[in-house]
Amino acid sequence: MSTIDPVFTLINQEETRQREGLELIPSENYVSKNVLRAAGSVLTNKYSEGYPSFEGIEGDSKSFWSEEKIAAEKLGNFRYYGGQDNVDKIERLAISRACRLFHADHANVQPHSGANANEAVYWAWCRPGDTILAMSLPAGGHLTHGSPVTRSAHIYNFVGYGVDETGDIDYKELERIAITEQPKIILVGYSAFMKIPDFDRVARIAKKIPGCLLMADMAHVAGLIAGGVHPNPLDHGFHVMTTTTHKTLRGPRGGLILSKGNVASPLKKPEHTLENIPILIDRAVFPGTQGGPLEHIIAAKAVAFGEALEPEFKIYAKNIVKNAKTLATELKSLGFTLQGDGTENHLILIDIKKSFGFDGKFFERALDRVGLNLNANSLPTDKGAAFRPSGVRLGTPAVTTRGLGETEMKQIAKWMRRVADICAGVGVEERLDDATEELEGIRKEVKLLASKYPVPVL
Ligand code: DSN
Repeated sequence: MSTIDPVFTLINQEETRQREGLELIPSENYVSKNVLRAAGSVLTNKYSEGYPSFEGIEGDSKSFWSEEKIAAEKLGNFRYYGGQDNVDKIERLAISRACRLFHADHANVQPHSGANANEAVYWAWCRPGDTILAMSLPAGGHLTHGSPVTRSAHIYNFVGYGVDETGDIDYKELERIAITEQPKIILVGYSAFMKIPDFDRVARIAKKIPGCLLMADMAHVAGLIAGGVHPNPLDHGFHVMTTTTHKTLRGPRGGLILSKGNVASPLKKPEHTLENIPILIDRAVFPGTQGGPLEHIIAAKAVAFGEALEPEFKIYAKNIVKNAKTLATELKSLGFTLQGDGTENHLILIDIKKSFGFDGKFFERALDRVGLNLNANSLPTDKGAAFRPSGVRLGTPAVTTRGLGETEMKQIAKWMRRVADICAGVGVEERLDDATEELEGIRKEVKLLASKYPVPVL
């Protein structure tokens, strides 16, 4: 008698969850069939520690080297295993497409995640004890930007800047701390921030600090940058940009590092200069912080970058922002208090405590029951435990991929208000079962709408 491995039963259940619900977590998305195909390919069988070489390239920028040539030509490599012909070409395509997409001189496509990408950049430019200036976690920064629970925070001296009363970066504070602390890196980039950073202003501040690397962690907005609806820090004097590839960029789960500067073999240790940051980064990723690259994921990244280079991706990026603005306006009109009073990108942060008196986790769990998924999130003013924050964070990249538009954004806001009223009515999470019938009614409405906008691969 054959039995089905429960792993596959659970994958089937996850497919149903994704199909029947609406994904509002701003860092999630739905990949295309081709991205999924590459990620699930036989490339997972291959070891390829090291890098493909670009030697033999003509012209001064790899980014314009033709894809046909990359796919056809046999070049050298700096690998530690044989059998590299195909993975070398695939990785070169990923690098070349990433450079074109983000106007970079160099791309390292090997980081397994955004956290790994950030750690590699720190290691490329800093040594233990060096100072890094980044936005603090409660203000909207990311764990890997210096939270005391991370390894990096034990190696480097992180100092934090915050936001002002409008929810924007406190640029004056940033400048004051930068001048006092003389950081080796100034880091701009956030996981709960709804404004567009003034990259030029930060670049002017960094110019006052000798040897300061300007780094942008654009994980949340990389797809908006690729789609031309958000400024690109590399066009505004930044040396390095890190990102994940699975958020607005709509690729497989993974990381990416883009940089400006000299590109050369990573085998020879270069001089420690800002111009050599691409080579220093290659050495910091492998062998500095990672082993064998995930070539199946690199192939899926290449596919996703190719998709993001298509004209339709620009429309997609524009629609993400349009949907987010509509959703924010509707939420406000229904009594929700928004951090920053709205949004300029794909992300909305609601002060749910101020709006209705209960915390973000309670609201997240109640919304889970109706098939609307978002996440509880700390606010800059939060002092309590991170597990019971005052806010929730939501966004529109995934629902925009499914084709939902402004009418549906207004409907989502209305469902959220109905669920907020249910939460206020029952008072505590433990009593949500008292409202099962009402919640089930909303869940059916969500499921009906979701059925009209299929998930791309389901
Ligand atoms: N966990 C990601 C997010 O949700 O923003 C950041 O890495």
